[in-house]
Amino acid sequence: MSYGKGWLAYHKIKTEKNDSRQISIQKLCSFLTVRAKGKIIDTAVEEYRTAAEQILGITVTVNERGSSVSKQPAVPGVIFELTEKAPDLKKDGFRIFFAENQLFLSANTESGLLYAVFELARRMMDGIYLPDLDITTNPAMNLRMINHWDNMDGSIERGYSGNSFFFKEGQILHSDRIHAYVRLMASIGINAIVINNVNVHERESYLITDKYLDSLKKYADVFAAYGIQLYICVNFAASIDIGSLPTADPLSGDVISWWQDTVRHIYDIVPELGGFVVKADSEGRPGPFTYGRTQADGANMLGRALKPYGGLLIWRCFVYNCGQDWRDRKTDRAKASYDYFKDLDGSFEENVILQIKNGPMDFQIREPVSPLFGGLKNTNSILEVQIAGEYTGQQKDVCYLVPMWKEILEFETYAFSDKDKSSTVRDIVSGNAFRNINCGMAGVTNTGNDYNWTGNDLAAVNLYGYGRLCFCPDMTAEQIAREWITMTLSSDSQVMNTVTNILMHSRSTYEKYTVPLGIGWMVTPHSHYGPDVDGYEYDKWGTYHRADRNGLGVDRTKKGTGFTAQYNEPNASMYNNMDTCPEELLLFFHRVRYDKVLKTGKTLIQHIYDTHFEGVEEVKNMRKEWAALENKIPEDVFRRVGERFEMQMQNAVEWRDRINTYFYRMSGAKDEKGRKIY
Ligand code: GCW
Repeated sequence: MSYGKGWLAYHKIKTEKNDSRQISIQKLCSFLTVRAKGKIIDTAVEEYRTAAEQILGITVTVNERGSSVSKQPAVPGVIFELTEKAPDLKKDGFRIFFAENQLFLSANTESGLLYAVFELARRMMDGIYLPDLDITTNPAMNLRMINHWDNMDGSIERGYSGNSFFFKEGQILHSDRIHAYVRLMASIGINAIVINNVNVHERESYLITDKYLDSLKKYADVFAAYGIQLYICVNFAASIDIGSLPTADPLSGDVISWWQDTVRHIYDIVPELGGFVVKADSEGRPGPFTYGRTQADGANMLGRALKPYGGLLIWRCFVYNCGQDWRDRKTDRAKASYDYFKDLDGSFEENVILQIKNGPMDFQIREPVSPLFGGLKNTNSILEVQIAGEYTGQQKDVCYLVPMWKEILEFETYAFSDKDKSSTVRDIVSGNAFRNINCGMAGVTNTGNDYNWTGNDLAAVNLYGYGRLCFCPDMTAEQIAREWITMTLSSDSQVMNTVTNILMHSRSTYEKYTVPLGIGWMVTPHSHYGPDVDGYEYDKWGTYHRADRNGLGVDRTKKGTGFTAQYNEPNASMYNNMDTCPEELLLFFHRVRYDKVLKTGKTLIQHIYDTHFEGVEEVKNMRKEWAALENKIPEDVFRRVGERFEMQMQNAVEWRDRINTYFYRMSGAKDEKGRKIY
């Protein structure tokens, strides 16, 4: 199957505007001196060559290579150097600056140099005068991880862009596409990739056996050349399912030795492996609870087995009761993670990291931040977000997620008693708040073997933006969008403005025509695309809206389920009080009457009607704006995205009519504007 180059489809730019400047960019960039050695350096040289050839139309001559090259070349050129004496550089950070007729790319790790090359390529695409560059960039997060939910049969759980490019019919695939993919990931700063689904089924349990280890080693090598570590998800009960033990009790001596032996063998063959990711005691997956053990008992046992090899153990906090009785109003799924993990704070091994979904529920279009951020203070944590928009349009509806992730990162958790000390989610996952090294972000990816990787071409901005955000969370969502548009589509001003505009409004539009004010779900069961208001209302998943003829919403205050108390003050009180609760989260935290007047002066029911009508109008406008780009962007992209807008249109209309009709019938309240409700 063929594939596109995504944001690495460099094209030749016009450099005339630089012609009058002192130094010819073409000449400067033709001459490369490499004062460093290593596998990733070789990659950096190749990537530099590709970028310079394709963007500037030149051939690069590599002057000298090796760690001892120190003489300054007589002609202008580019120098790659590994340096230890740059105090403002952190691990994998880089500097690009111009001095003595040389453009320096300087870093203290090989990966840092590779990132500098990709940064330079972005600047070249921007058409700027390179000698003006003076940038120092350090990655904000140490772990910049991608999670694939790929299964070995080739399917992808919550995948909306074709099948897996890693697996097919139980085999591990080795194709050019893997290399192309790894380039894309390294170019946005990703340094860890988990290739298989957190739901480790029977076949995937064998990934840690000789059946697959040689193949994994090949992946590990391809990844390592781009500074990326390979991770795999393992089955907590592997000692039973593939070993011959009767138990997976993490405190059993036999289980401990089984894992020690298994991990030793894995590292003999794949020494580059980054570690394991585990989903335990969640949605049918086995875990330590079966043996009356804690989540820490389970995680630490595996962590200790990985420790001698420098491996990390990443343990997901997505643990909740998925067999709830809908009649039960006391149990609150939102409370589960905190209840299971908060008291374990400080009891995890140093190489164990907790992976926490951004919200307490599950990747909805609007949720508060998980109270585990700010709840855990002595535990490494990773923020998990979902790039694949399971509940946010599934790469049919356009929904730019970077603005949402930025809100999450900037959320102040008030973890310190000194309330002036900053403890935003960003502070926590970048390791600054509590001085943890093993922190970062994990994004559930939206890729598959579709030609354009992400189904909707516009959905690639979420993948791109995810990586850029982990590296540079200071960038605004709009800057990231513009950069991606330049790299992928065009820097033509009409294209730039139209696409930026579409992307920047897309989340709010999606939210308008789907679920109101943070209540979540109301989706078609299983597929999770399209509306079904009561689809999960009488089900076991703990995801209820509780609508009746008077109102809707879940009372999560102290008088209700008590979830608000999991936050530090002043957040706990802010959410607990209906008047101070941010309105976009009103129905998440409170049960609200339809006639309640909101800050806009509208009643809740009128707000529901209005936003749903508006949402559909906004989709119509986006579709129209897109149609005006014909002949301005590649024809195939224009066509594919156009088709997606048709799907989005249908989806938005269906949501509008189902939601409005449902609440009209429930409440009996007429639409003030007398529009058509069924
Ligand atoms: O959102 C739910 C998804 C499941 C997923 C689970 C998880 C991989 O519907 O498909 O399983 O979350 O995050 O583990």
